[in-house]
This record gives sequence, structure tokens and C-alpha cells, in this order.
Amino acid sequence: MFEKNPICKLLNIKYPIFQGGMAWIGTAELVSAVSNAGGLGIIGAGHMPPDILRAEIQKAKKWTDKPFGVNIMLMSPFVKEVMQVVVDERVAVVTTGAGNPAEYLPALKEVGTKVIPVVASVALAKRLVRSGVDAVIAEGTESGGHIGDITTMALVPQVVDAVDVPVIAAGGIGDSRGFAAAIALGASGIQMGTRFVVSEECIAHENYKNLVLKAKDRSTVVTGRSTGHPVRVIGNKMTREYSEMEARQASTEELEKFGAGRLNLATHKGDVENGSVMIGQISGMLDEIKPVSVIIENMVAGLVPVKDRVNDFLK
Ligand code: TUI
Repeated sequence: MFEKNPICKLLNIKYPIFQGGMAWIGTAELVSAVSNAGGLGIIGAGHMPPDILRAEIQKAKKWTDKPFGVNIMLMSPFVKEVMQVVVDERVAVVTTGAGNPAEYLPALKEVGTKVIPVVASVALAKRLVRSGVDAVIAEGTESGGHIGDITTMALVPQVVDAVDVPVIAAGGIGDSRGFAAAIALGASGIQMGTRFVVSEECIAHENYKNLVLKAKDRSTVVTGRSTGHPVRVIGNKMTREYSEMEARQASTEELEKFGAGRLNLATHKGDVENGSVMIGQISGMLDEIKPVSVIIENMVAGLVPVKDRVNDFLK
């Protein structure tokens, strides 16, 4: 299975399933579980200082002998230092988010790190492929956290048509139907964040996980459109206050100050009313916390019934 898959071959992994690199909760616990189960675990560096990231990488190396990655958020104040850490540590894969990583490519490629940026548009995908990235993750607006504005359904086939590297689909994928749909759109693999939040191994606070389990299809909202950095989160007291500030045209500086520290408040302290619960639109279909290995095995096994349904459809 997957012997010919370009992502599995490129990264030497069993299944073309990435765990989205989520800040604060994409820690060595989740990362090693995903990599040990045959996917690609990805540490979410978020706004992590470089010394903390180095410690997290070293923990992941202890807990898995399989490849894993680091996601670098390009808006981080520590972006230069954390890039140096992943180079020093010879991390197998770097994914990037929320920007254009072109200036960091030569240093990463020199040590053999595979670079797979997240893109939310065809234009950036084409530009980065010309710069020499190994693959791209096309992420639709269904995702949690920082998002673009095109849906996965519309974005993935357009990116697939535009580039000659493997494409990983992300955003709105939570079960085998989504996995199969991504393959149908031309993707070579998938990335999931939200599905892995409600896993046994994810260290997110139980209030955070319970809110995800309770979420319905329309529970998420997008804040920050006025700042140019839209973020999908579960609607709560914090988002209502934020929207009021946006409505009275609060400055970007004021909005950023209001948002500071909110993710940690939700993920670690469990204050899911005042904190930022970054989660994707598929949260409405999740109702169970499962071990990572079960999530991954079910994703793969579930492709067969979808294939059968397509075959029946064609009869
Ligand atoms: O990066 C993400 N999602 C994230 S990062 C994050 S950490 C954080 N964010 C806000 C506040 C506090 C912490 C939470 N979620 N996804 C990848 C992604 N990248 N989605 C969209 C993009 C993107 C958008 C525009 C990438 C590039 C881009 O344009 C860059 C350019 O130069 O054209």
C-alpha cells in the first residue's frame, strides 16, 4: 500500500497523512504518536522561542525513530532563530505557514531538510515551486487558525494543475470521505489538524477538547479579517468582544494586544470562553476522542468503502 505514493517515497513514511503543526498543542506527545503510527507528526512552533523548540525537537527524537517535521509560522518574532534551530537539529521536514519562506530555502535545502510550505493560493504555490520546494500543502479556508479565503474543494485542483510537485490537501478533512475526496481532487496526501486535537495523545486541556466535541457545523467564526490576518476559531465570549472591537474599527495594534496570549489561555489553562479555540469546520463531525493510531488506521481502512461507493455509482 502507498508504495508508489510520492509523499511516502519523498519522506520515507508509511501513510501520506500529515498532522497539521498546531501552536501549543502540536507537541512532542502528539508528534511522536503520529509518526509512530506511520503518518508525519509536525511540531507547531507558533511563537515558540528557539530554546523551547530545540527541547521539543529533542523530546520528539527520543520518542520516535521515524521522520517528523516542524511547522514554522513565518509571522513569529523568532522566525530567524527557529529556522537556525531546525537547521542545527537536521529536522527531516519543515512546513511553513502564514507567509512566503523563499529566503530560508537555501539553508534548509543545504542540510537536506525537505521543505513543504502551506499555501492558500495558486500564485504563491507557483512562485515557491520555482524556488525549489519539495511539495506544497494547499490549505483551504475550512481549516482552523490562520486561513486563506479559498475552499479546499476549489483550491486543491487548481494548485494540482499549476505545479509539478506533489500536493497535500488540508482544510476540512476529518475522515476517509475527505481523504478520498482529496485524492479525487489530485492530491497525493492529506494534512489534518482538528481531527488530531481530539486524540488521546494531544495535550490540549480537556475543556478545549470537549468544546471541539460539542461543536456543530456552524460553531466556528473568523476573526481578524480587518487586520488582514483572518483566524478561524470557535465562537465564544472572546470572539464577540473581538467583533465589537472590529465593528468600531479598533486599530490593528489594539486588536493584536487584545489577542495576545489567548491561544495558550484556551489550550493549556482551559479557559475556552476568553481564550482562542483555533479549530476547523470539521469539528462538527467529531464526537469521540481516539488514540492517534486508531485515527490513522481508520482513515486508511475507510478508503475502501468510499472506493466501493464510487464503483457502485459507476455501475
Ligand atoms: O499557519 C497556518 N495556520 C496557523 S498559524 C497559527 S499560529 C498563530 N496565529 C495567529 C495568532 C496566534 C498564533 C495558527 N494557525 N496555516 C497555514 C496558512 N498559511 N494558512 C494560510 C497561509 C498563508 C496565507 C497567506 C500563506 C501565505 C500567504 O501569503 C504569503 C504571501 O507572501 O503571499
